[in-house]
Amino acid sequence: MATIFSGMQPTGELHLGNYLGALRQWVELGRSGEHEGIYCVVDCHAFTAPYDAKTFPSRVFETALTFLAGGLADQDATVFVQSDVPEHMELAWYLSCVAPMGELGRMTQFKEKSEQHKTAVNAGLFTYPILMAADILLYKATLVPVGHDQIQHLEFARDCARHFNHRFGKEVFPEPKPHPLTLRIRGTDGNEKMSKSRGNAIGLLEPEAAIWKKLKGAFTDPERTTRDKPGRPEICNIFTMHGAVTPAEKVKQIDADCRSAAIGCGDCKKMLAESLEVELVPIRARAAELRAHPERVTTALAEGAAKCRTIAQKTMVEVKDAAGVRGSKSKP
Ligand code: AQP
Repeated sequence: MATIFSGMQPTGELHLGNYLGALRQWVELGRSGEHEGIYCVVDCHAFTAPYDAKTFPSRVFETALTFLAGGLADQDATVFVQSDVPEHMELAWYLSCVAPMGELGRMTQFKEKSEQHKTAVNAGLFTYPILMAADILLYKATLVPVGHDQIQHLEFARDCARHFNHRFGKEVFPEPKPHPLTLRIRGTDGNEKMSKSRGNAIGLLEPEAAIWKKLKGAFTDPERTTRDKPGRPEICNIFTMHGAVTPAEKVKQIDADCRSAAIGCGDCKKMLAESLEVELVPIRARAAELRAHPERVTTALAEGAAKCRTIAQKTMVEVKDAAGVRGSKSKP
């Protein structure tokens, strides 16, 4: 059975982009029953950007709760927190010694993030793809759901696997394949990708009224300055979201009605709010249930960590064996 690995950073409240673009796809992949899913709250990756250490534990908890409420609770998926499995950091070191330095320097995300956090660019931000390679390879995952912005990192993980296997002449790691996640939701600003840290997000667990307030003020087609001007759904973020949550027949109708100006942006947003409610009501209910029983989250995480540590330790034995690292068991 193929192993799927993916993760999200606890850098803020998970939003509609995280859900529609990734989490919902994880849940759909799990439904096929053809894969074993391992999903990680990658807290060590989050250390690469500034954060508040006091609120960090609750962010980690909230991210895990949202994974479960988003649909993973109903599946046989493993959910855990990265720092509970220190082998991620251990493998990252071994991989850093086979990782091609030049490729690290070409990572688009490093360039973007170092621009975003100008005053806090650290070495961890630069070596982030090595830790991500370790996350994946530790579980010998063969399928990795990745958004457009992570494709380069996955290619890098494949290179690390190849370089390690080649250097030590053993097939320790399989090369993970991408499962492309093509949907990209822009933020309420209409320009940038919806992000936890850009202040342009609609939280997955926000109440209906708060979502409506954000939708009302969200950017649409900038050229549709008046109600009677025809719109261009293909460039409108509201329409992109309709594509993800509204039934196909209705999406077709909205497309036509926007182009002919039969509906205005306000009407279109109202319909989106309705579709979102259909999607989000069960998620909110599961989240409320988990909040009332937080031990269900912590137990799932503890069980996930125990299972992952067993796999991770086994892989590290193979890694060290291939690399001839025996520690105190080294003999003359
Ligand atoms: N706007 C988006 N549309 C579609 N998919 C998205 N993802 C994130 N934003 C969108 C997908 O969600 C997963 C989250 O990965 P992450 O938390 O490790 O990092 P990220 O992509 O950097 O997420 P954010 O929300 O933008 O966080 P910050 O603000 O901390 O950088 C990935 O699968 C991603 O493709």
